Amino acid sequence: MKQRVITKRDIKASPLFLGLDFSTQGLKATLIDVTGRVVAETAVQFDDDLSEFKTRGGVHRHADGLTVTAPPLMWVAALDLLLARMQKESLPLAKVAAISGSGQQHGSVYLRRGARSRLGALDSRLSLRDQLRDVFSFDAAPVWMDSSTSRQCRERDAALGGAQAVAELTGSRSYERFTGNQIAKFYQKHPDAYAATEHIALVSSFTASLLIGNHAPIEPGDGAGMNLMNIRTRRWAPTALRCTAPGLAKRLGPIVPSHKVIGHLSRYFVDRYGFAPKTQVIAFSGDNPNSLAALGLARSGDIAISLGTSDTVFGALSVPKPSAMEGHIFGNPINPQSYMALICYKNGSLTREAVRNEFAQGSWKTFEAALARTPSGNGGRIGFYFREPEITPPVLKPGIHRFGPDDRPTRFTPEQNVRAVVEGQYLSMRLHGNNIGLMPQKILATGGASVNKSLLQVMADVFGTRVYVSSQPNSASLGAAYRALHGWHCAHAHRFIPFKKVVRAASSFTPAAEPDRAKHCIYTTMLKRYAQLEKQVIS
Ligand code: 5FX
Repeated sequence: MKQRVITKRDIKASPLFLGLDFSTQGLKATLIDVTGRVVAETAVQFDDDLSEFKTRGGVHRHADGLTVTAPPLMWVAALDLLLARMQKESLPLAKVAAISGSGQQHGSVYLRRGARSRLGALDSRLSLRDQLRDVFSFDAAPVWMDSSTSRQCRERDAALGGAQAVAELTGSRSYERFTGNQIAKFYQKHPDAYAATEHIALVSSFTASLLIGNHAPIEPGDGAGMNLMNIRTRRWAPTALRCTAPGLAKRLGPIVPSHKVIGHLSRYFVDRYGFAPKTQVIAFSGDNPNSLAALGLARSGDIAISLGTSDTVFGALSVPKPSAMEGHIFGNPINPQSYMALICYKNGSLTREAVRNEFAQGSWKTFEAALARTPSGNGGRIGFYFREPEITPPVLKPGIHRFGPDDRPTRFTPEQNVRAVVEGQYLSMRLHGNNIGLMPQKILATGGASVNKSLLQVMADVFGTRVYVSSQPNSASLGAAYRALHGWHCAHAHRFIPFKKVVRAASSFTPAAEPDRAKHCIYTTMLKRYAQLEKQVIS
C-alpha cells in the first residue's frame, strides 16, 4: 500500500485531536492541535454535574466496606454533557481528526445481549442516556477501589500455580481490583446475568464503544490490568480465562495495538455535535498508560515519579520483570514492543503532610529547614511511615516504625522524623522499582509535591540520577490527545511511527536537581538495611 506523509496542506487544514479521560471523579476533555499544543480543556464532575446518580467521589461504597462500584449509565450521561458543553463553548468539533481516550483502570462494564445493535443504531435526537439505560446486565460497575475479591484471587493463584506464576503470566500477581477477579466474582454471584452478558468491557473500551457505535477492542496498556492477558504475547492467556468464567474470550473481544484506529465516529456524534464523519477513533487505554504518553516516556530508563495523594513510580521497560511482591507490568501504549512498569503507594503526600504537621509545625519551610539541617542517611536512622494500609509493600495494618543505626527500634527527634519519611519513601521506590526492572537513567518528577526543591534533591541523591520537572501536567486526557495524534499519523503512514517523532511537545523537561555522588553511595549502602528492616516490619 502506498505511504502517505503528512503534508503542509494537511497542517494548514489544522486538524485537532481530542483526548477524553474518564477518571474516578469526572470526565475531562483536552483538545490539541497538530503540534501538540493545548487548544481547550472542558470537564464534567460526576458528583456535582450528575448528582442524581448520588456518587461520592464518583463512586458508591457498599456496606461491606470492600465493594466499590460506579453506575455505568453515569459515564454515558457524562459524555453527552461534556460534548454539549464543548459545543456551547463553540469549539470547532468539525476539525477533530481523531479521538482517543483514557479510563480509570481495572473497572468493568457488563453489557447484555442486544447491546451491540443498540450501540450501532443511536438516534441523534435522543440522549445516549435515554437510549442506553437498559443495555447493562449489571448496573453497578466494579471499579479499581474495590477490594472484595480476595477469594477469587486465591482461586486464581491456586489454578495458575501461585502468585509468582500469575505475575509471570499476566504482569501482576492477583489483585482484588484487577478485572479478571471481578469478572470471576460476577460470574459466581450472578450466573444468570453472566449468561445474558454479550460483552464485558473496561471503562476505557466501554467509553470508546459509545463513540464507534460498536463493542470496542481492548489494548495492551489497559488489558494488562486484568490478570487475564499474557503480558509477553499481548493476547488473552487461555489458562487465565478458563479459571475465571466460561465463554470469556468471546465476551472480551480482541486485543489490538494501542495506536490502532478502531473505527470512525458514529453518526450520532456527527449529527448531534457536528463532528466530521471521517473522525477516527484510536483505541482507548488506562489512565496510567495515558499519563506515560503525556510525559512521552518511550525509552527504558526514563521514569516518572508522581508525588500526589498517592505516589506512583512508572516508566517504560524493554524487558518485563514481573514480581509477586510489588508493582505491575502493563503494555506500553506508545511503543508496541515495550512495556511499562508501575508501582503505586498509598502513603504519599498525605503521609508527608502528616509528618510535616506533627514535626515541622505544619510548615513546608520548617520541613525544608529540617531536611537541610540533617545529614544524608540520617546518621543510619531508618523510618517506615504507614499511616494508611500500603500497597507496596503489602501492609494491612497501619503503623510507624523507627530504627536506629543498630537496627533496634528507637525514637527520633522531629528533624530526624522529617528526613526519615522522605528518605524512606525514595528508598522504597528505588528498592521496589529495581525489583520490577525500573533502573532510572533520568527521572521526571510530577504531581503537586514536585514543586518542593528539597524533596527533589533527596530524590536525585537516593537514585543517583538527575531529576527533571516538566512544563506539562501529568494528565491522562493530554496523554490520550497525544495518542489520538500519534494514531492518526500511524494510520496515514500505514505503519508504526515512533511516538516522539510526531509528539514533540511531550518532551519539554527542565533539570531540577543534580545527584551528589558521595550522598548516593550512602543511600546505596543503606538500601540493603532498608530492605531487611522492611521485611521485618511487614512480616
Ligand atoms: C492502577 O493500578 C490503579 O488502580 C489506579 O491508578 C487507577 O487506574 C486509578 F484510576
